[in-house]
Amino acid sequence: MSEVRHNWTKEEILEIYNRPMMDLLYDAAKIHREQHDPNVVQVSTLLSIKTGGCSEDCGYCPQAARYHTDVEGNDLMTVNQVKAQALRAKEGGSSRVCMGAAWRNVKDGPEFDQVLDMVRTINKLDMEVCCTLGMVTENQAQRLAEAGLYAYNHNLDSSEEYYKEVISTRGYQDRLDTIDNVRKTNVTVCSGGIIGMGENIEDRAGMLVALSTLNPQPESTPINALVAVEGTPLEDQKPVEIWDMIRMVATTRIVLPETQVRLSAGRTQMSREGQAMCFFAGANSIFAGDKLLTTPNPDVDEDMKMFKSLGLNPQKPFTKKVQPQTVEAKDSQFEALGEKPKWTRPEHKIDRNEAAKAKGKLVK
Ligand code: SAM
Ligand code: DTB
Ligand code: SF4
Repeated sequence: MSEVRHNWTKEEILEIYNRPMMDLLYDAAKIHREQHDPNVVQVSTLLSIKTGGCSEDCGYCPQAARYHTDVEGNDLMTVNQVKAQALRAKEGGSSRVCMGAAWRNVKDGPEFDQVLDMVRTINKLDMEVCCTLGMVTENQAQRLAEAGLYAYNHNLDSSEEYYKEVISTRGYQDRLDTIDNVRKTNVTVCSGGIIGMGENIEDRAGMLVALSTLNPQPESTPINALVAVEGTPLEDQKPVEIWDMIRMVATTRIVLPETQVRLSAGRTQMSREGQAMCFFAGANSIFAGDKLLTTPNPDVDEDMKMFKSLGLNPQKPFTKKVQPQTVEAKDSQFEALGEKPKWTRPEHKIDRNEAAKAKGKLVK
């Protein structure tokens, strides 16, 4: 059985990433089979509960208010809207709902209370609930845990060095601190990143060093291929080559043997054969639903046809960990602290972010 190591070096990871493809596939598939059922793939449905208008400058993100994209902002969804979507996802074979909000960080108040209600509601549908709401304090993570949250998604996105080339409104340490806050609760950690942002292979390895050093390692790791959205600073990036995706998935599988590795953004650019290679190389989760947060994703029916042709079965909820209990708001042990944490704002200059902000929307 492959051991979980927390001391991977960048050099070791680069050696794995650069192995001849057939050796890499074989090595990753072997570990995958030791740790997971290779014919079971988790299906997680994304739901954008609060879209657009975000204060951050993440160079990849169509929801950053300062860039000129086609994304229309929305207020926070109601609990009933979320419940209806979750039920639809469950009927479509999904075992997890991941709710995303275009926030820099969680703020105590009525909107967060509403999100806590959404968590309670979905957990009661016997689905795994995940949230991705930006930075959280330990108290906020505890309140999410109490409501029945199964996972919290907070991506490192790239290496610490390359992160500075993409985002200036927060620092890498803020991300690590949030993951730490989640770890203090019984909520599982979902953390991964994006390839295709112009980073080099050393940066991909650097991100995997950071993820593998976390102890425990994240329970799930999304590998996103950049969706280059018009108006964002990264709009001109070339689509990720399928071989890069396969190498990244396989390397992730080897350094994070127990983690669920998720094919995330970018699947519309991947053929069925390409995705099958990723599943062979150790991916065992997908984001399903016709939309990711704001950009297209393959049709659910197409995904189910792919599962059928590959003999894959959707993973049942709570196969990796028992269902958390939901505590009702009136019985909560934790009160809102109304903290104002000092998440950093490095605000260094990123030329392409400034250019995208200044450009304005091109008239088509
Ligand atoms: N606002 C919260 C945050 O940034 O943590 C949560 C939502 S944010 C949209 C979640 C993740 O989506 C990001 O960390 C990034 O990895 C991914 N993402 C956003 N835009 C993307 C794009 N254009 N292509 C690929 N992944 C993207
Ligand atoms: C993750 O790693 N990828 C998802 C989820 N976590 C929240 C989001 C992908 C977003 C892609 C761009 C969009 O649709 O806005
Ligand atoms: Fe905001 Fe998250 Fe998008 Fe960054 S990735 S701009 S924090 S929604």
